[in-house]
Amino acid sequence: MPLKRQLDRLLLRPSHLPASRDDFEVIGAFNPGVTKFGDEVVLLVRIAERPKEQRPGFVPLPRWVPGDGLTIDWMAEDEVIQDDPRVVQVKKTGRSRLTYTSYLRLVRCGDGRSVREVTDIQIKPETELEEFGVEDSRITKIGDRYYITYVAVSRYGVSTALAATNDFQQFERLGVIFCPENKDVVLFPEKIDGDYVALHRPVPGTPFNRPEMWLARSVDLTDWGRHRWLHGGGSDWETGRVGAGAPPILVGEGWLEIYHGNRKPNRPGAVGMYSAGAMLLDAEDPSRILRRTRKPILTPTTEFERIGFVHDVVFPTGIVPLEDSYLVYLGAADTCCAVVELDQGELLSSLEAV
Ligand code: MAN
Repeated sequence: MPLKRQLDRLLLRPSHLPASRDDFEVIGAFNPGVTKFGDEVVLLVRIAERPKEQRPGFVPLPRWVPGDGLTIDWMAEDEVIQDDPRVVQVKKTGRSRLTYTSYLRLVRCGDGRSVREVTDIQIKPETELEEFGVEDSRITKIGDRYYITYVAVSRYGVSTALAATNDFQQFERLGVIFCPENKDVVLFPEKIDGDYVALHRPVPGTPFNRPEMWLARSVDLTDWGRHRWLHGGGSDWETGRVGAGAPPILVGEGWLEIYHGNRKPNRPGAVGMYSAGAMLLDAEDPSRILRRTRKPILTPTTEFERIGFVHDVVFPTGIVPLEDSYLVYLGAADTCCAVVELDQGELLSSLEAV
């Protein structure tokens, strides 16, 4: 049984946001990076947009040109295969293109339970490695600085890059930290045994395995190594892929990690259901899982989680601990942002020894 939700609230829908250009429409405001900044909760929301214009027989494929902004490549429908609503495959090259493009926008949320302001502060694609968009940020405060991992998508693949800020006004780009294909990178909030630690999710090209969670260490946050395999999904709700969700938080004896699992779809092109689970990693050696939830703690339940650009998706990306509960932030159906509140005792007692 998924956990009881003390609060279950839709925070943002695409219609709450202006498009960056008149000829584009916002189709998603989802998968937010989350942190407390000063005394309020802020989100870096992934805004997905696509061209409004339709030309019979063609599909519009948006792309950022460094220094020049958005452009649209029109491809004949019979030159592409539509894999899922998010991607097409160009027949001639066999390569994928996204049907939309994403950037990140800062949203202020006060006590974390509702939106106070959709700001103009944005992280837009800038480099060649970001031409198809920047997506799915995660925020970790280390010392006085906030580190943002985000997915950079381009013709060179799907990689994870790092940015840093002290004030959420200026962002310093620190470049790609995990090369393609790798996403769902989250940083631990403090050094462990002298090292920075990250969870990451390489995607294998040869299917000896499925996309699974790994752990890496670094002395400087930019060069990562000493990789250790962490988790490959053991239950029926996580047979397709697993990846880190919220940055880990320390809860007494270990690190609490809320992650996502996807059920392997039963036909090609379909997207299986995404749910959330939790694991507790050893405080001193986080490559050791102490306990894990066998069943998901959150499954797509509300209408906004069940129906959207991609149906049946609960994608946790942030956590804010309160006195007795946790606010868990999630992307819902690749369309909206939501927050749920879970009881701390109930969540921690749902973790079972592995
Ligand atoms: C997958 C999905 C999309 C995303 C692309 C590129 O297809 O997660 O939402 O745009 O990968 O990262």
